[in-house]
Amino acid sequence: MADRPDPQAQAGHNAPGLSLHVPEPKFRPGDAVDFSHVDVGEPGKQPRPDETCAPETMRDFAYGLVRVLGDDNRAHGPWDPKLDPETLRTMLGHMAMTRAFDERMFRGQRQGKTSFYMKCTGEEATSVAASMALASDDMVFPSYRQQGILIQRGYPLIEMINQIYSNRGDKLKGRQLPIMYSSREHSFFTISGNLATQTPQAVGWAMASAIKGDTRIAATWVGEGSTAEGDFHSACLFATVYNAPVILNVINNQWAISSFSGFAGAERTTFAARALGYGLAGLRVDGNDPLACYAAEQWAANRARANAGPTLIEFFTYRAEGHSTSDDPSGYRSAQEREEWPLGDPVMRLKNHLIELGEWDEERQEKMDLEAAEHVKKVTKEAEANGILGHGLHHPFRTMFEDVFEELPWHLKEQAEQAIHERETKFPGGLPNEGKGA
Ligand SMILES: Cc1ncc(C[n+]2csc(CCOP(=O)(O)OP(=O)(O)O)c2C)c(N)n1
Ligand SMILES: [Mg+2]
Repeated sequence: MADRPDPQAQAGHNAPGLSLHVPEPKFRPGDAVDFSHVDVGEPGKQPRPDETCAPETMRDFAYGLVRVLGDDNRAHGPWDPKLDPETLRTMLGHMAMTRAFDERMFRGQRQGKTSFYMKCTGEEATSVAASMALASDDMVFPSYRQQGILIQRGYPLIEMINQIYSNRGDKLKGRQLPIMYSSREHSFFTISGNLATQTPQAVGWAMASAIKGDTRIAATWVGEGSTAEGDFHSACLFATVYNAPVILNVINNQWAISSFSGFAGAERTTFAARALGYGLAGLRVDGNDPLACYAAEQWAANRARANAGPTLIEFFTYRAEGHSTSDDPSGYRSAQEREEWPLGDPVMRLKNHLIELGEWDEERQEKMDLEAAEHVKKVTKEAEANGILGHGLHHPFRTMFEDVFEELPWHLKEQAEQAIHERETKFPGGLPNEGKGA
C-alpha cells in the first residue's frame, strides 16, 4: 500500500481538465439553416412488423423513420394504411379546421378576448390522424397542443371557445388556463399545465381498464421536452412492467419554448430509442406525414388491444409557430428553420396526395379553407355572446370553492366564508357584469 502513488495527491497534475458539454442549437436568429444532417430516409422503405412482435426485434424502428407519403405525393410501402378517399378528405377537413381554429383564436388573443393561446401549426397530423386511428371511446391523455383530437372527436367548437374565453358558458367555470380543456363525454382527460403528469395517469387508466377486463385502451401525448420529467420515465416503467394497453406518443417538435430538443437528450439518441431500455415497442415516425401517423397509431392500438404490449411512438415534426401567444421565437431560433424543415407541411402533403389520386383539387381546397374560417368566425361570435375573458366575473365568486370535494371540509368552509365576507366588504354589491347565476 505504502509504495503506491496516492491518486488524490496526483489529481490535477497530469490529468486533462474535465469539461462539461452544454448543448447548443445549430442555428440562432439570422443564421442560414441547413438541415442536411437530418436523415429522413425514404418513404416506403421501412418494413411493417407484426403487431405482436417482441420489442427487442424492433431496434431499427427506434432510429429510422416510418414514412408513407413520398415527394411524388403517392403512398409507398407496407405502412400505407390504404384509407379510402372519403376518409382522407375527412382527415384533411379536420386538419384544415384545426388550422382555421388556431388562426382565429390566435387573433382573438391579440384582440384582447383572452389571455393565452397555443397553436399546433405543422403538427396537425400528430393529433388528427393519430386520433382517427383510435376508437372514439379510447381514453386520451393529451398535452396542450392536441386540439386536433377534440376537433376530430366532434367536440363542439363553441365549448372550446367558451373555455378559452373563461366565460359564462365555460363548463370549467374559468378555473383552468385557456386551452386546458376537459371532456369526459369525449374520453378526453383534463389537460394539466404540469408537464408530463398525463403520462403516468394514462398508464394507470390503461392498467385499470385491463384489471376490469374492459376493451378500451389509453393513449397519451407528451412533448419531447417534457420527456425529461421523471413522470415520463415512471410511466414507461409501469407500462412495460404491467404490459399496460397504452400508447405513449412523444411529439418531438424540436423545441420546448426556447430550449431545443438537445436539452431533452436529442443530441445523444432519438426519443423512440427510450423505448429500448424499457423493453417497450418503439416506433419513430414522420410526424408531418398524416398517413404514417395514422398507420403507426393504428399499429400501436392493434398491439395494445391484442394484449401484446404498450408502444412508444416518436413523431418527428417541427413546431412551426411560437410556443404560445406569450412567446417570440425570433429571439432564439432562425426564421429559416420553418421553411427548411425537410418534412414539409402535413396539410399540404395530404392535400397534394388527394390531388394526385384525382380525388381533390385546389378549388375544393380553397372552398374547404374558406368554409372552415367562416364556421369558426360564426361560432366565435356565438361564444362572445357568453362574454370574453377579463370582462367581468362570469361565474359567481363562491363557485371557486365548489366541485372538488363532494362535501367541503371544515377548513375550506371557513376560508370560503372569510373570502366571501372580505369581498362583500370591499365590493358591496359585487363587480359590474358579475355572474349571478348558479
Ligand atoms: C413541470 C413543468 N415544468 C415546466 C413547465 C413550463 N413549461 C410549459 S410548456 C414548456 C415546454 C414544453 O415543451 P415540450 O414538452 O417539448 O412541448 P411543446 O410545447 O413543444 O409542445 C415548459 C418548460 C411546466 N408547465 N410544467
Ligand atoms: Mg417540443
